[in-house]
Amino acid sequence: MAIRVREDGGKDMTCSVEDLVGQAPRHINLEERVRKARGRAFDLRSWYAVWAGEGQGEGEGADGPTHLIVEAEDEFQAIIPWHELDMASILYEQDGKPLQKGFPIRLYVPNGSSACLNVKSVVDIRFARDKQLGEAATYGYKNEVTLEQLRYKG
Ligand SMILES: Nc1nc2c(c(=O)[nH]1)N[C@H]1C(S)=C(S)[C@@H](COP(=O)(O)O)O[C@H]1N2
Ligand SMILES: [Mo]
Repeated sequence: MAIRVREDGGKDMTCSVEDLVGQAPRHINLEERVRKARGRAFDLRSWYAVWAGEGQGEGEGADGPTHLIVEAEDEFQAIIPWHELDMASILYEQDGKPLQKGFPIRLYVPNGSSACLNVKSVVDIRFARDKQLGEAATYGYKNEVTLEQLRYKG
């Protein structure tokens, strides 16, 4: 299963789950961050630091990403301000096996504004630099989100 990973003004590539898991420097049992969740996950922002390469840090600087945009196989999408992502994790394995639910990977946002942001079956990850996307997280099926975003921008 190919996962597209890209950054505004930067890289754009296709990765496998194994690539992402191999790059990520911090792995956890998801229940450490999400009550009642289980399985192996990696920390999103420290993985971003490795993926983006030298000088980017974990994206906390003024030139870092403003938002994470994830899109699922079913076109469910979430747009999440970077500051909500300090505990964000990517679940990739349960009971030593690929996910039965949420395959290939699932995003969890423990400090996020809504459990609706825990996007299943993520196939597209974009590190966005666009303040116009706003201060509030949004989610929904892609076309509906786009309408919301347009309304939000006024
Ligand atoms: N791909 C995808 N992920 C999704 C959704 C969806 O419709 N498609 N719904 C979201 C919403 S609105 C909620 S409340 C949670 C539900 O998670 P659950 O299926 O583990 O209960 O998943 C989120 N992730
Ligand atoms: Mo939801």
